[in-house]
This record gives sequence, structure tokens and C-alpha cells, in this order.
Amino acid sequence: MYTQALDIGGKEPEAKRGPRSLTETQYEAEFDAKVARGDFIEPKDWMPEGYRKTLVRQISQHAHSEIVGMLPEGNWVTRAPTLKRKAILLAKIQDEGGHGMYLYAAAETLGVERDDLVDALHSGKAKYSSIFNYPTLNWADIGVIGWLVDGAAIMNQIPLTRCSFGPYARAMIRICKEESFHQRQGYDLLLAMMKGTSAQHDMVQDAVNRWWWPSLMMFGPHDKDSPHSGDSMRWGIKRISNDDLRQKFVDATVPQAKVLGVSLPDPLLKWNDERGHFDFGPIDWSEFWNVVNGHGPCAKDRMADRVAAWDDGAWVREAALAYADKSAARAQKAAE
Ligand code: FAQ
Repeated sequence: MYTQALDIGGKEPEAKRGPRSLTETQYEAEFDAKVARGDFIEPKDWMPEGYRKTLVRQISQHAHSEIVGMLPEGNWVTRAPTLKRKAILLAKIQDEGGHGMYLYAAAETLGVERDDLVDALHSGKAKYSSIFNYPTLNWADIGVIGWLVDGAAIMNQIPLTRCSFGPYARAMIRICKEESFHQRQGYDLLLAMMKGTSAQHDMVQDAVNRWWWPSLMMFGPHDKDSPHSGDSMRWGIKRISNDDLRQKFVDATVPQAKVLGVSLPDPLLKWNDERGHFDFGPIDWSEFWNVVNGHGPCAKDRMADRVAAWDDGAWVREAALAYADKSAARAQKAAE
């Protein structure tokens, strides 16, 4: 029901999509030319099976991340210190839910079922961003998630607005606009805390110390250890590599930390005149892979909470379907 191309044949074999008179090689040449010209590939166009699979994997993981990403912040809704902060936090969390919905809809245009994607998340088969496996221990964590986590998400997602797959690129335009407000509200929250007591200052510094390295890990493994980057860059899914985006994030964030008045927990962080970038210390990749492979500090709780929310919401889905059936039957009767 939510797809952006309503008449795609989900189960139709790849080679049969598009004009039937062309051979497989011609389809591929046409696809490559479109990508090279910067045209969008649309759901009904012919596409290599690897391209389709990569998109389903990435878009669904991205959707899962938005949905699971509601949990660490949701934890603080009842404890927000003022009505204004509570309203902002609620709106932000709802936005993340909306992002998940656009992204599931974009994935569905590739011929997959949303229920199967959700099952894959709940059974632990599908990944979601490593960052959401860390705990939110104090109120400053909410500000730091906005500043660093949304900041890293925007850095990674702006190039995705130019991704070669139309539905994903279009979904990303709205998502990026919203994420940029999320980043600003986080920074604003932290600025307010930094004008407060020394205890508040310490809370901000503590949160920055805990979230800095996991935020750098959000960009994924080094380019040389990234199995998907080669194809994804060639197909125009990724426009900028994991390492280049990470570097852009560090370069943009260091001056923001200075304005805020916090230090970043990396003794090797230093401007390099020759490179025109900040150098930074080595990332603990064993921690990254441990979290990615399902052993993050909050991994079990996150999945238990998601599955419980899904089960608790069954009556809403059933009611919506019953209403849709009833409306369709009524419309059909009226048309007779
Ligand atoms: N966490 O070959 P690559 C947000 C996996 S949204 C977990 O480099 P790729 C909004 C990767 O899947 C945040 N797994 O893979 C928000 C692959 O495993 P697989 C999410 C990771 O796809 C803010 C393997 O490692 N954003 O924050 C991670 O080319 C605040 C090899 O890696 C997106 O999903 C990781 N960090 O590049 C919500 C953006 N990194 O599938 C609430 C779209 C890598 O073979 C509050 N995604 N892996 O089993 C992307 O841009 C890409 O998928 C990358 C990874 C860059 C994440």
C-alpha cells in the first residue's frame, strides 16, 4: 500500500522488467549509461540483481536504524527537564519514526514485503546502526545524540539525496531537512547546559566522551575493509566513501566542540596543515564489530523493546486493515 510505484510486479524476474525486445547486455548498457548520466533508476526500470539486493539491504538497514533509534531517546521523554524540551524531544522521535516509514516504503518499491523486512530485524538477521546499542545515561546524552549522532547521520545522508535510485534519493531529501533540525536542537540543548552549573558542564563532557568514538564508527569500516563500497560507488548508491565522510564529519565537528567548550576524547586529534584536515586517533574496530555482530551494551534490550512494541501494536494494525476492508466493501457496494 505505501509504495511509490503502485503497479510494480514484486515477484517478477529481473530480466523481464523493461522493454522485452532488449537483450540482457543491452539492458545493462542502458542501466550503466543512465547511472553515468546521473539519471535516476526507477523501480520499474531494469536493474542488475546485485544493485537491487544492495539497495534492499542498505535501505532496510537504514529504516531499521531509524526505528530502533527512537528507543534511546524515548527513554528520556518522561524525564525531560522542561515542557519545551519534552515537546522538542517528542517531535524528534516522531520524525525518526516517519523516516523509518519512508524508507520501508522506498525498499518496498524493490519488490520486497515490509513484514519480511521487519521479521528480519526482529529475528536478528538484519543489521541496524551500531550507534543505537549504547545507553543514554544522563540528560546531556539527548543533546549529544542530536549534535553528534544526527550530525554524523546528516553527513552520511546528504550524498544519498543524489543516490542513483529515485525513491531512496527522494526520501532522503525530506529526511535530511528534518535531521538538520535534530542536530540543531541537540546543539542548542548542550549550549544551554554549558551555560549552567559545573555539574551540568560535567554531564555534557561525560556524554561527549562516551558518544564521540561510536559516532565515528557510524560511517562504517575503513574503505579498504568495506566489502560493499566498490559496487555501491560504481552504481552511484554511495557518492562519498566511508573514510571521506568520517573525515568531513571530524573537520566539521571539531570547531563546534570548541564553541561549545568541550574537549573531544582523542589525544591525537590535531590540525594537519599539509592535508588540510584534522588528524585523529585509531578507531577501536574490535568494539565496532562486536557491536555490529549483536553484542553491543544494549543490544538485547533494544530488540526486546522493539518486539514488544510490535506485539503491543498488533491490534492497531488489525483495526486499520479491518477499516480498510470495510471502506473498500462500502465503496464497491456504492459503485454497484
Ligand atoms: N552499524 O561494506 P560496508 C540515524 C555493516 S540513521 C551497523 O561499508 P555499506 C538517524 C554493513 O551493513 C543511521 N552495521 O557497508 C537517527 C555491512 O554489513 P552487511 C543509519 C554497519 O552498506 C539519528 C558491513 O558492516 N544510517 O542515525 C555499520 O556499503 C538519531 C560492511 O560495511 C544509515 O543506515 C554501522 N555503523 O556502508 C535516528 C545510512 N557500518 O550488510 C535516531 C545508510 C557498516 O554486509 C536518532 N547506510 N555496517 O551484513 C549507509 O550509508 C551504509 O549502509 C553504511 C555502511 C555507510 C552505514
